[in-house]
Amino acid sequence: MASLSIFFPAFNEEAIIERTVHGALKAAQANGADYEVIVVDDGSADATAQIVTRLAQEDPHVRLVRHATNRGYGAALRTGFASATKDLVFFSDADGQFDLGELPATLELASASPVVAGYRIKRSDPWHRLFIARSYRLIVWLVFGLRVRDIDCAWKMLHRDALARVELESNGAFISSELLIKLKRAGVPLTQIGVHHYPRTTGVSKGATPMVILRTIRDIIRLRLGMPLAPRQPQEAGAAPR
Ligand SMILES: Nc1nc2c(ncn2[C@@H]2O[C@H](COP(=O)(O)OP(=O)(O)O)[C@@H](O)[C@H]2O)c(=O)[nH]1
Ligand SMILES: [Mg+2]
Repeated sequence: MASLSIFFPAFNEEAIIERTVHGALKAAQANGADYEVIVVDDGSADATAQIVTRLAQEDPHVRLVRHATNRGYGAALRTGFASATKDLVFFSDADGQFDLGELPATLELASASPVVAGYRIKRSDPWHRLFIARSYRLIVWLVFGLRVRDIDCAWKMLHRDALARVELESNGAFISSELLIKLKRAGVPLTQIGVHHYPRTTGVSKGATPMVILRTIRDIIRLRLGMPLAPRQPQEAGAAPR
C-alpha cells in the first residue's frame, strides 16, 4: 500500500480545522500505517496554528507548517507539496466543504493513475461563484487548451513522480490551473472523479475576492507569455513575505 501525505492550506479556519484534521486522520488510517496530515497555516490571525500545534502533540502523524504572513493559496499549496514526504500526495480544503470519507475511491483510482482530480458533482457555492467559475473555465480552455471538468476543485491526488515533473510558481488561486496545465504539457495522464461538495458552515470564503481575481488574471497573462509568475525565492516555510 502506498504511503500517503494529506495536506490542507488553511487561512483563519479555527472553527473547523480540528474536525478537518480528525477526518483526514481517520481516512488516512484506513489506507495503511504510513501517512501524515499536514496543515499549511498561511499566516492566520486566529487560533488555527495553536489548534494544529496541540493536535500535533496529540498525534505524531500531524504536522504544522507555517507561513509567517499570509502569502496566498498558491504559496500554501506549494509549501504543502514541498513539505509532503510520502509516495501519494493529496490535498483538499480545510473548511469542511469536502468529505474526507470519500477518499477510498480516489485512492483506488490512484493505484492506476498518476493524477486523480476531483470534480464537484453539485457545487454548493453562491450563484456568482458558479458564474465566475464557468467564465474562468472557458478562459483557461481558450488560452491554454486545458479542458477538465472542474479546475479548482480542491480534491487532487498525485504520485510523487508526477509532482516532480512540474515546477509551480503561482502564489494565488491560479495554482490549480497552473498545476493541471503543466501536468498536461508534461504528458502526465489525468483521471477525474466526482465528489460531493457542501456549503461552508463556518469561517469566511476567500476564494474569489477582487484581489484573488486580479492576481489570477495577471498569472494567466504571464503564463501565456512564458513569463515567470512570481519573483524567484526559496520556498521555505516562514520565509519572508513577498
Ligand atoms: N493558505 C491560504 N489558504 C487560503 C487562503 N485563502 C483561502 N485559503 C484556504 O483555501 C481553502 C479554500 O478557500 P475558500 O475561502 O474556502 O475558497 P472557496 O471554497 O473557493 O470559497 C480553505 O481551506 C482556506 O482556508 C490564503 O490566502 N492562503
Ligand atoms: Mg471553501
